[in-house]
Amino acid sequence: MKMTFRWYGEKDPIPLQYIRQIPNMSGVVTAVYDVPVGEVWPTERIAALKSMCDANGLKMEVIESVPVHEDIKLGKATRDKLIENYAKTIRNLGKFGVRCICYNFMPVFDWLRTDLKTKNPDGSTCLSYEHEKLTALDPSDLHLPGWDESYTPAQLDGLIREYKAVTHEKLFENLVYFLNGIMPACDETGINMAIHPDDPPWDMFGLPRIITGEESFDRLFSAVKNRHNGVTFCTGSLGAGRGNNLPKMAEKYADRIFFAHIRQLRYKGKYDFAEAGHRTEDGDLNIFAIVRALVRSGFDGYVRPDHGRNIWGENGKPGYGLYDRALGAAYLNGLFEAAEYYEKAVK
Ligand code: DNO
Repeated sequence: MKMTFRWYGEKDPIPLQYIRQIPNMSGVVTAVYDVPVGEVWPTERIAALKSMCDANGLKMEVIESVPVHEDIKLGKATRDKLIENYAKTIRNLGKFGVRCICYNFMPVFDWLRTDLKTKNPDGSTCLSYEHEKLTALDPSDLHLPGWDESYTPAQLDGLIREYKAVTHEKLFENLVYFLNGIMPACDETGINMAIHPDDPPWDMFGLPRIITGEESFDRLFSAVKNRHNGVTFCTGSLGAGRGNNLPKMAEKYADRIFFAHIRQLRYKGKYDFAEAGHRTEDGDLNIFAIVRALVRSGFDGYVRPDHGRNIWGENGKPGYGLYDRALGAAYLNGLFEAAEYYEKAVK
């Protein structure tokens, strides 16, 4: 596996040099953040980002994310032009050694939580989700992390209304249309597309969510067989779906998993959960069994420690501080090292 770390570009308070100092860190996962969704990422911007990584001995082989324009998800007439732009961005990224693009197909909202600073007994804080609290909110007036704050309430309202006509079936068809449109650019550049599961993996505010577990993965791979069509195996997103058997899925889809986001959570109710430190013993997901299943199945993709807690007084970006993610990387390095040695020894 290739260990990586998410870095939010020049505005990220975490210096690349610190990231480089984490044992076994091969590269960063980053993006050009200020090109409006739907426009082509200019080569100069990609080049500038890559040279910062190079100067710090870090590779830039994974992009998270190249966002997908809502018109593509909605299947509007403008989508062909937008898909063409997306393919141009893929080609531009290919010129700079990018191997994998993480993206999602969630309508309007990306990941959703209800609290960014839930206090743990040891004084650390974490992100958490309470279903009742979330469903009581007005979706056109939300200020939560992980999605485009630039929408006005009226725009949000309009978008949500447009989605009323989009069923799960239709959204899935639109995803397939999008993938078929960009696969030629992936074939040319060798770039793998890794869809991020919906987080959490259920419908939100009446908006359909379609990448939620095993059934949706099966459907996705049978609809688009191209080998560049794959997934980001996000243990926290998939793990919030109580029916998902993650070690089984890790094994079953190992050759379609191009990128793994590994994190832990603790169930608090039927839907509710709080995020936790990465160790298996610290939550309800068997991180050891997931890593073991990935390694046993020959997984050789990119891994990043996902959301950490805020610890040691750091006031980091929620989920994305330095300290707990660095601890997560160290822990995951140990699990992978053990699993890989074991695999070699028994074979
Ligand atoms: C949250 C992230 C997501 C992810 C996107 C991918 O922490 O995992 O925001 O980057 O869904 O497009």
